[in-house]
Amino acid sequence: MITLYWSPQSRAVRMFWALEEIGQPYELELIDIRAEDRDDPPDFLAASPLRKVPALIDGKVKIADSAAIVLYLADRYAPGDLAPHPDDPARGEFLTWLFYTPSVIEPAITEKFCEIPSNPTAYPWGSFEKMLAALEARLTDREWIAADHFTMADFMVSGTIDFMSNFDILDPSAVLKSYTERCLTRPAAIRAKIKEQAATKALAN
Ligand SMILES: N[C@@H](CCC(=O)N[C@@H](CS)C(=O)NCC(=O)O)C(=O)O
Repeated sequence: MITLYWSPQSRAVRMFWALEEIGQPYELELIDIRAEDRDDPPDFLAASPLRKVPALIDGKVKIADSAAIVLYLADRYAPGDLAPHPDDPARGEFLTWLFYTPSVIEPAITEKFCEIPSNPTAYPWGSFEKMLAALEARLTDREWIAADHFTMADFMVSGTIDFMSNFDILDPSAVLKSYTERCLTRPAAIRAKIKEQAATKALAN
């Protein structure tokens, strides 16, 4: 059984969607990242070196960080579908855009959010504006970011655009808006939202 270590209102809630996409049963274990004295379970500590959620345990596999987790889930449970096979030419673009989120989008958000003066050639993520321009250029006239169907790269990118929009970091263009809607209205995303809301509500009771 897969165990997802999660916390409400965190990046971990996206994992409900990833898990619904692969269609495997999973259980939830709450990590109270906002507690003053955290008493994290040993299995979580073994999986997540920075004590950040999401993290996941699947049998003997321990894994942390959203992009790493979804690559693992797709390769293991939906190869050739949610992740192109290694010998598929689309694999290169898939990996490029899968890791665009942790390598480029997330640091660029930090630049914007913390008002760090941009320095596109010095910073490995370019700049917030360059990150956005490359994303828009890629998604113009394309349904999906990396292949001819939805992959975990779309999961990562659309989930992050949605996250940026919810925190008013980004006012998405028409291109980004329709792409994100296309992803977020998938049946797995809708099922995940319902389960996430129920899990969050259960904590309040
Ligand atoms: N790169 C990681 C970032 C994970 C992350 O920042 N998690 C935050 C919640 S959104 C966290 O666990 N913070 C608690 C802490 O740092 O102790 C991913 O995308 O999975």
